[in-house]
Amino acid sequence: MSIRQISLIGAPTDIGAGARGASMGPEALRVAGIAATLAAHGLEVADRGNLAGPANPWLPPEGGYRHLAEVTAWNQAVHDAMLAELRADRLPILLGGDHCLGLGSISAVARHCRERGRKLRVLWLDAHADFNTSALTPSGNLHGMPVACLCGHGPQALVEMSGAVPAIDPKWVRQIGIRSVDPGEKRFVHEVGLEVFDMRFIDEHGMRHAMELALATLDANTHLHVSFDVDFLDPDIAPGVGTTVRGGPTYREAQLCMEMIADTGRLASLDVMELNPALDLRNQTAELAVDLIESLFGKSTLMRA
Ligand SMILES: [Mn+2]
Repeated sequence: MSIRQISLIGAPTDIGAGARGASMGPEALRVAGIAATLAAHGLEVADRGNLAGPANPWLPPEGGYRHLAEVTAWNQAVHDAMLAELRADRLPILLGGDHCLGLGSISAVARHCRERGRKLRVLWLDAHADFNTSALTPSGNLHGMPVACLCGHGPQALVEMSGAVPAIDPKWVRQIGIRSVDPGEKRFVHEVGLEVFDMRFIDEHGMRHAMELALATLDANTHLHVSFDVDFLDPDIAPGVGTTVRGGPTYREAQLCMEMIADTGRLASLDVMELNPALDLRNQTAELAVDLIESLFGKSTLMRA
């Protein structure tokens, strides 16, 4: 019963990032053929174009946050656009844009699940936990804080966006591929009990076991949201991101991760974030992201029963 109607929503901004360029991510994914690739799988794809929002003023933090007003405006636009597609029973794909927009996206998903009486599972594929707060991070870049905000820790305008505080319970989240967490952030992740399958776990137990655990206990009433930060991938294969961290999943591990998500048939919304064409080589990271998204929607090497 997986959803066959897809809506692409571009969010061309780097308002929450520490490097410029993720604002060009949506167009790079289009150039890499995301719409045609999904259509070739029999999906009906509507490209809604790009959202609009404030320019990036590139200022230092104020009260612990960089660009909070602009970040709020962009996230509200993302929230409203995602919610409209969800209410129309379509599967929205957010083309980022930096990962601060995961806040608006998942706030909409959480609101939708509340309205429909559905359970929510969030898979956060990332090199980073994105669980910082203004007290814990010196940079003030909001792309390091969306998961904390969703769990009720952050500036009021962001924390309240879903219409309930907190928007989600940390128990609904599974983080995969994590390998860079600030010391204070590490303590906070433990304190709230976030379930993290970090690279050490994947090295020791394999991607297969990590995904089996991350996808356990999904049922027919569960909405599965995937928030895919492209820096999840090893920088050797995915150089086009602002915050590369060595030692990420290989091509095959990433494919297996996506294929196992596809096998659940529960995927109902997706973010593709932090792609930075200014740092990419001939669009190879965008092409890789599209290749992996194809697997997420059911491409497999051989026919399987
Ligand atoms: Mn991230």
